[in-house]
Amino acid sequence: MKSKLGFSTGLLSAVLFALTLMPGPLQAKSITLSYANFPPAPTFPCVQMERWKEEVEKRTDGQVSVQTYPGGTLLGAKDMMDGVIQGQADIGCLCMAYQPGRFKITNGLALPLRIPNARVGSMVLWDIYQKYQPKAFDQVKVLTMFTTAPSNIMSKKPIRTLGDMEGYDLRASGGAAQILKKWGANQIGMPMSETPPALQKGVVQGVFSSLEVMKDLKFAEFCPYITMTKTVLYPFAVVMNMDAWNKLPQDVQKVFEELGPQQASWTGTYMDRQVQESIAWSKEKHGVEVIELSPEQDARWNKTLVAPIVDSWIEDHQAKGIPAAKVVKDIRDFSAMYNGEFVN
Ligand code: 3IO
Repeated sequence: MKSKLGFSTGLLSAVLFALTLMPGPLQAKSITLSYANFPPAPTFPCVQMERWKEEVEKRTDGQVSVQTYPGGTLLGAKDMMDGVIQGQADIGCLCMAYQPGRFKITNGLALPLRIPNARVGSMVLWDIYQKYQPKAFDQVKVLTMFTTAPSNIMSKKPIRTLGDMEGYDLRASGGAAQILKKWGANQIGMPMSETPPALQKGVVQGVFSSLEVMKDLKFAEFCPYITMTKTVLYPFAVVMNMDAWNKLPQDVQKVFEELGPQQASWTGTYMDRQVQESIAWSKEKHGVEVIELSPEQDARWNKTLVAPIVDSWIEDHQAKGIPAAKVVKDIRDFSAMYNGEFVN
């Protein structure tokens, strides 16, 4: 085929192809990575994703650009890990609670161990991952990990006693779900991304998770009550497709690796701040009532009733060859260090 100028298009493509092989300023060395996320853009997993994108683009001098896909537009909550392994997205953010049997060691962070906040939880999770290098993540490159702040109950009716929770339809997933059952609630599991319509339609009467969603997902419009249980975290991971990782230039890999613990700390700090802001906003804009447990209630809800969950987690996982007692001890010790505690 001949173009108007008399070149054959074959020759033209050959010249263009040769140009792309030339080193130097002629070639714009740019790498574009897709990053999938399951919940809506205003939520913390997506806020941290945008923060990471900006930092990566800055630190690589624009060599890498990140295309973000919030709201499950590229991969959904439960498809995240397999979708990234298969390369449907280069990077994905997942909540370990949605496939609790899959992420055994790191789901130790979802035991009722009273980790005080998201920053401490995130740093401990990162260290546990680094120390134990769980097989669950063998097929991907882990870019960062973080946790939510401790979970509390957001509900349509006030929960002041365990009796108030008896048979009540509350939503939680993973480790948090086990705790709701111990408290006698009718636990209903679904990812956070499916929770807003469930709450709106009355499929669930409340949610057990971190409180920033009162503002970020407007749960305060449906839940006039918060019960401060301060109980359990949800662990998250950001994972990258292994081939996509291996294709990155070494200097870019270095940037991603140095960002791992920094991103964990950033996200935990952001989460803790956002929870405080959300509580204040919920009270002011929606007149939400915050119910505190008495010291006696706190001991019963957070120690007596949930201690067996830790014991049976250790027993189950030891039986599978996982050093679960050591993992739990490490989580406690690491948490005390990041929280600035003295030995007790
Ligand atoms: C969470 C998940 C997505 C968006 C915001 C969120 N806040 C707390 C969580 C934890 C979680 O995964 C869940 O299902 O409660």
